[in-house]
Amino acid sequence: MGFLANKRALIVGLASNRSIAWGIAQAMRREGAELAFTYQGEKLRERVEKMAQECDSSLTMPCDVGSDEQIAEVFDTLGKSWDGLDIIVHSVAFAPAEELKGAYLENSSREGFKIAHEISSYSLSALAKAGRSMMQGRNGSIITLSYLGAERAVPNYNVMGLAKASLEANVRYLAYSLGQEGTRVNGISAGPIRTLAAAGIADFRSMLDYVEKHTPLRRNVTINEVGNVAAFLSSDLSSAVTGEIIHVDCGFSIIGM
Ligand code: NAD
Ligand code: 0WE
Repeated sequence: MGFLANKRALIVGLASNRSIAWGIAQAMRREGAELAFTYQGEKLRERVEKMAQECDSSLTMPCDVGSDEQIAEVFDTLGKSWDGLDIIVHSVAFAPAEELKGAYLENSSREGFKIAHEISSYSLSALAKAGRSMMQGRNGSIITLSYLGAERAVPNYNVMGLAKASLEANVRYLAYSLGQEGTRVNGISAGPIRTLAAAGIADFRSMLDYVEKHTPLRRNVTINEVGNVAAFLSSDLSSAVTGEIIHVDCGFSIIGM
């Protein structure tokens, strides 16, 4: 029996078979969890339904995390099939494309800041709030995805770095708020991975090459490796871990030279 047997997970942020959310879904399914998925818009519906099927799931719902109505609808729908929820995976980030290139100060705007923080950080609170009563008192776990740009100035990551710093603080505040209800909240700071969110990022290839040359493990991380850590963090194996950000980056963040 897998270490997530009898656990029910909602996965937010699946877009393709390269998505980090897909690595997480597969690891959680392998360990016995029952899964439900959201998709951002009609364009992604069919693809997400197909991937859900591969995980023996027919629970798929639309959800733009910028909409409280859509978020409420997700948990209403979920409540009709499930009497409780053990795991929420938040694997979502967005900033307007113009903000993710060139000099930070020149290319950042009030509106870009607002969007990046709302979609990439506030959305975690919004999901935690809406899912709260379904998760209460069941040793639940909320997982989100961050990146080193939260802690260091990474060229071109720009306002997303600020939004990820907010997300990481959000993990700590949510962990503090939900701890008494038995719900844990943690983040995974993943190394760079070629996903849709990385497509179109200038020089992504050279970032991957740099990591391969310089990380302690001399390679890049995979979505399956991130998935395994997410499965651990959402299981009772990590029952005393909360408010933590774990680097899953082949050691990149520890090097100084
Ligand atoms: P991805 O493109 O596969 O996933 C991003 C997801 O965000 C998509 O499913 C997209 O639909 C969703 N999304 C964006 N705006 C949304 C909105 N308004 N409402 C609902 N969903 C929305 O890319 P990914 O790399 O798997 O990204 C997942 C998470 O991992 C993100 O938080 C990202 O910052 C983080 N991350 C990625 C990397 C990387 O190098 N790929 C590294 C570290 C952390
Ligand atoms: O968090 C991310 C990227 C998230 C992201 C991606 C896009 C592309 C499409 C947010 N918003 C958008 N908006 C779009 O219009 N990563 C961790 C991947 C990433 O992006 C970078 C990186 C890395 C790593 C951008 C610059 C430098 C490094």
